[in-house]
Amino acid sequence: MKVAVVGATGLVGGEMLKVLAERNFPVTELLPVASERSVGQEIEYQGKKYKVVSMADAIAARPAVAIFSAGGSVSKEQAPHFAAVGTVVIDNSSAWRMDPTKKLVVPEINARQLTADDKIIANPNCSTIQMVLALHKLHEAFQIRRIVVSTYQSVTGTGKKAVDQLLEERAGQTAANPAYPHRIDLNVLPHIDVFEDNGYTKEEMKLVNETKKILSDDTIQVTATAVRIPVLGGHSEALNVEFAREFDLADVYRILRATDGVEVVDEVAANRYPMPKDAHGKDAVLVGRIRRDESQPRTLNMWVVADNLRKGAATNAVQIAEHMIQLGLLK
Ligand code: 2RA
Repeated sequence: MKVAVVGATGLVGGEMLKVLAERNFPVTELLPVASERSVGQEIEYQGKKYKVVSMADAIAARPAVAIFSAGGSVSKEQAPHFAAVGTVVIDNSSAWRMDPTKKLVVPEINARQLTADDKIIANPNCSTIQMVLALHKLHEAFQIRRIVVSTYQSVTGTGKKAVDQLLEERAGQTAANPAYPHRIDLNVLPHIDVFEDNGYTKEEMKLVNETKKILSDDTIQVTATAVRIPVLGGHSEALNVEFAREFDLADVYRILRATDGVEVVDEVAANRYPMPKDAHGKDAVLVGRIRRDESQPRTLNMWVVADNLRKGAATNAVQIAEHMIQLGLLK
């Protein structure tokens, strides 16, 4: 299968190539796409060297699938050109996520919605993916009424420039090309993406809006605070979830342990709970610190950690492509 990876030289693009290789995705020809200045640059995939190609050349090659992580404006402009030549686009930007004509997919939750008409498919935001994967089976069982989520997000979510800033600051240097308005090392920034008129950031509103779409339930109320912290391994989230129906904790543990893609790590007596260093490089969404909110009935607290570059981006996108192959929608 001819596969294009658009944004191949970025952090997420590089992870996409890694995941495609790890999962033995049936790539017969790889088309790494990046900015014009990167055309001709060589990248290695499964022991073979490939030259970065231009967007126009990639479109002309009519790949079966194009997996994008190149920002919203590039995707908005270029995804339709790929779709017009029959390519299935799986896009990691926010460009198409809330478009009512486009599917927003976490395969374990809603891959069955996919049809042959879906030529541009949106990959949800990383902080949304790990939250809805942890909650969707609990929603089925107990009907979520409201989620209060605070995130603690890795600098890898911003990209290479942010990782460089953290490492330079940690080495005692002043960052040469800072990604943030403030230092990030030994600090936390309650500011991810831009602020909207309602005082929330775009990142926080993604958690609000994408959750309703993926779980197909506009009655779910969500309020979020998204925070950047100086770690590299993955995103962490403190969830406070109010349900319509009563639950008992044994059922919650049973349901979580049976949820595809979720790993329960919850033995506080042995200091075992999810941490970014343990999630790094894995595809599982780690869930722990599960306990009742004793201040309110039918309400649960939990701590959710995942590698934002993997299940939060690259792996989820590749899994969408795998599901489309299984459904006979991608050949
Ligand atoms: C972030 N979720 O963490 C956003 C985009 N990757 O910055």
